[in-house]
Amino acid sequence: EEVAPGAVHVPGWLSAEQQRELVVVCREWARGPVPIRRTKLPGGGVMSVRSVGVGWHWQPYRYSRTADDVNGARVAAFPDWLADLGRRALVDAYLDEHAADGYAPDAGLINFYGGDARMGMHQDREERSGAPVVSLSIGDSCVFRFGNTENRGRPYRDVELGSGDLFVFGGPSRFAYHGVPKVRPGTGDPATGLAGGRLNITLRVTGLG
Ligand code: MD5
Ligand code: FE
Repeated sequence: EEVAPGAVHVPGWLSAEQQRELVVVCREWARGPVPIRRTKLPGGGVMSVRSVGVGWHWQPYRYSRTADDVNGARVAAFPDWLADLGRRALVDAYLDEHAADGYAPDAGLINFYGGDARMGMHQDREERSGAPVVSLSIGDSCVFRFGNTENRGRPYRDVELGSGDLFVFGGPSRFAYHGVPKVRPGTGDPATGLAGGRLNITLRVTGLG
C-alpha cells in the first residue's frame, strides 16, 4: 500500500526463513565488533532503542567508520547480499524492474526495541543522498508514525508494522518525520528466533566516500 507519495508498505514481504536468517546475522552484529548499545545523545539523554551499524556507524548526528563513542572499533562490513536484498525490496515495493537501477545501499542500522522502547519523531538527515531508505521489521508488531516533512506534529498516519513487513521511504517521503510510539509486546512469533521485542533493519545510502 502507498501510504504517501514514495512511501510504500508491503506486509509480510520477508519469508519466515529470511526472518530467521536475519535474526541470526543481527545477533552476530549485536556482539561485535561494535556491541549493540543504547545511543547516548549529546544533551545527556540515552535512547531506549538499542542500535548497531553495519558499513557505517551512526552516532548523533553523523556517520563514521569507527565507533568513537562506543569502543573505537571499526564497524562490520556491509555485505553484498544485504545490498541485493535492498534492491529486491525497491523493485517489489515500487512494482518497477528499474526502481533499483544504480541503488547501492552502504549503511545498515539495526534497531532492537524491547517492550518499553520508543523512537521519537525525527527526520533522517545525516545521509548525503536522497536515495530511498528500506526498512525491514521482525518480531513484535509496532505502531509506526509516518508524518510530514515540516514538523513533528500532525498531520501524520499511524501504520501497524508486523513481522516480515517491508517499508520503503523514497521520493518526497524520504525526509518525512517519523517515529515508533509503541511496541506491542508478545505479538511476535518465537519461531523467528526472537523471544521478544522488535528488530528493525534499515538500509541507507550515505553518499559518503
Ligand atoms: C524503526 N527506524 O522502525 C525506524 C524505521 C531510524 C528509524 O526511524 O532512524 O532508525 S526506519 C523509518 C524511516 C527511515 C528513513 C526515512 C523515513 C522513515 N521517512 O522518511 O519516513 O526503527
Ligand atoms: Fe528514522
